[in-house]
Amino acid sequence: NTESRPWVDQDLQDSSEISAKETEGDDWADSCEEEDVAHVPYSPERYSEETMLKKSKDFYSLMNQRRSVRFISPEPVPREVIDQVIHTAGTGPSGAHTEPWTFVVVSDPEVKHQIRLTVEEEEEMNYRQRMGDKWVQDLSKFRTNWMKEYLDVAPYLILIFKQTYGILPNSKKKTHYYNEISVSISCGILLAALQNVGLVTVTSTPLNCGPRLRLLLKRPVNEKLLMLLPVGYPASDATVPDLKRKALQDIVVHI
Ligand code: IYR
Repeated sequence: NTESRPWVDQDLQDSSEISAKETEGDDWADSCEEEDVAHVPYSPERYSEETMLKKSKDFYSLMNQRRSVRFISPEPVPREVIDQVIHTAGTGPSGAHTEPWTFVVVSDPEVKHQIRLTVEEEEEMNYRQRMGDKWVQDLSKFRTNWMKEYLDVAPYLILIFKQTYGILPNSKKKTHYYNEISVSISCGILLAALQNVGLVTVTSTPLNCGPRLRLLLKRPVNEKLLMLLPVGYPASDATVPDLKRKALQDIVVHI
C-alpha cells in the first residue's frame, strides 16, 4: 500500500492512510486534468530588525498565554469572529495546495448534545478499557475524564475533518498529499487565531468517535475527523493545571 503512495512517509502513517486501501481501483484523476497556474511577484512587508524582535516577543507572549481550557462559558460569541478565525486557518499550507480541510461549526444545542452523548459514550470505554492503566495514570494530573460538559456548554464546537482525497467536478478522485499534516498545521493556525481574539478551547481528538460523528454531521466518506475544538470565552471560574513549559534552550539545537 505504501509502495503505491510514496509521499506517505512511514512515520506519518495513520489509520486513514491504511483505510485508503478501500478506495483502490477507483477512478483517480491524472495530473494533466488540472490547469496550469501563473506565477506572480511576491513582496510582503519587511520589518526592521528591531521591529522583528519586538513582534517576535509580543507574539510569544500572546501564545504563551494559551492554555487548554475545559471550562467554557455559555456566553455567546459573534459568529463572524468564528468565521474569521476559520478563514485564517484556511490560509495554511497544504500538500500540492489541495486545501484538504473541512471545518464544521456546530452551534445547534441539539446537535451539540448528540455530539456529547457520542463522545462521552466512547470516552467512557476509552478510559475504562481502551487506553489502559498507564495512559489513564499519565493523565491523572490533568483531572480529565470521560465527562465533557463543555460539549453542551460551549457556544461553538468546531470539528475539523481531513479530506483523505478530493472529488473533482467530473467525480474523479484527486490525491490529497500529506492531508493529515496539512490539516494539523491548519489546526495550529486556528488555535493561534482563537488565542488572538481571546477565545479558549481544548484540542480534543476523540478516540474512536470519528465515524459516528462523521455520520451525525452528514459528512462524506472521504472526510475523517481529526480534531474537535469546543470554543468560547473561559468560564469565570475556569482553572487550568499549573504546568510549566520547557525552556528555549531545552527545545532548540543550533548547529
Ligand atoms: N481524549 C481523552 C483523553 C486525553 C488524552 C490525552 I494524550 C490528553 O492530553 C488529554 C485527554 C479526553 O479528552 O479526555
